[in-house]
Amino acid sequence: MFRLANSQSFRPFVGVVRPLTLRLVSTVSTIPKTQKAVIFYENGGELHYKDIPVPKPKPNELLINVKYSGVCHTDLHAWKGDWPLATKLPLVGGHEGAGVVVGMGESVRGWKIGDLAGIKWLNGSCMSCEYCEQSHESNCPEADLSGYTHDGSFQQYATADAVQAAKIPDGTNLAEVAPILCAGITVYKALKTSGVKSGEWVAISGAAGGLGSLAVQYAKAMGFRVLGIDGGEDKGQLVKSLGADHFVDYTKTNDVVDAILKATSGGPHGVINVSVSEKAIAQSVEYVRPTGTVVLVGLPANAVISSEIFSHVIKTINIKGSYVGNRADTREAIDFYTRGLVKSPIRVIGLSELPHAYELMEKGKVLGRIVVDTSK
Ligand code: 8ID
Ligand code: ZN
Ligand code: ZN
Repeated sequence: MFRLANSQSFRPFVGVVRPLTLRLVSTVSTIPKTQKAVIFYENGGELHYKDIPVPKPKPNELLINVKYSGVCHTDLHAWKGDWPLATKLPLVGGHEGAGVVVGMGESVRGWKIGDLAGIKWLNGSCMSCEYCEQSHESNCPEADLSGYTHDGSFQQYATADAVQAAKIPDGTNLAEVAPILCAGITVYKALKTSGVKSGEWVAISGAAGGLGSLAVQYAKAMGFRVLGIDGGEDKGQLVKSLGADHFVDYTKTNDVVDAILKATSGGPHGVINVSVSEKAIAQSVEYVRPTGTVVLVGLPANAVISSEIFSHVIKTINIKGSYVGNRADTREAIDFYTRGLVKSPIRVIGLSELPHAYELMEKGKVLGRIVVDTSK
């Protein structure tokens, strides 16, 4: 059953009835029947900005009034349908949604109307398989993915499993926290996965994009020395302004591998691959420091990584995949943001302009993250 009220209605009367009454009345009256969304009916097909019904939360779900949503490169992959995993169709994309809880199903616990909540890539999972049991919920065979198998945050009202939805502290800037909900969590987890220790070098390949611009800052906050790799002067400026110790422009460097080996005196101890380039990922296996770790995060379509076995063994390197993060990673990544240790380099546009964001992203022209305002 869909309910708008919450457990507060069972609290004993303590004489503060007015604010509670107003809150419920205003909540009920502000949920419309229809809303604006960007929806597509076939992969790569037209992106329609139109009115669609407001979804009803299932018993375990929150209904979140999404105010802002980051635009992740994954949304572009989902629209194009270029991964070997089918999307739901028709689909509302988006999985970096930040908003306000306006409704919830009857079995939801631990949330109240008016709380700030985040919609993550992992919308929900079974919570009982061996992966969920060990907090690897994103590896759950039944994982439900926002903006992929579950309509996501490119709409004004979206549903999210209450167990997985991210708790956002009161007073947080919702436009700025939005990119933390996928990009931030993902790179924070990938940096942990790299095993790099404070004082050691980490290379961020794709450092000026949505994930990369946050990875540079999380890495600095974690005490690492950071080498950023991306292409173009404006991207270099951004990466350095975020605190990177060194920048390699792959469009202007003849031998990228050699330049990185020299700048880090023998290679970075870890590499976070957040570019959407098979070539860049292949190079990371060559320049990673002996005993170091290459972390795969970016997902170029149909790409393969190969590693020459003799060097792999003699250098004793590791190649690891890293896929978003769990609930603890989410809490920690948001906490870094809330404490001011990472900032979101965002540009806000209207939800109706989403196709323009995809165009820029496709051309590699996005600096940091584009965030859509669902009211425009
Ligand atoms: O959990 C995960 N593994 C996860 C989570 C979120 C996103 C994976 N992703 C994936 C996305 O699906 C996408 O494939 O990570 C990739 C990057 O997402 P993004 O940061 O949202 O993309 P972006 O903003 O377009 O940034 C990509 C950057 O890579 C640079 C571009 O210039 C851009 O700044 N880049 C490219 I393309 N080729 C490069 C190269 N050869 C390069 N940088 C260095 N060298
Ligand atoms: Zn994402
Ligand atoms: Zn599971």
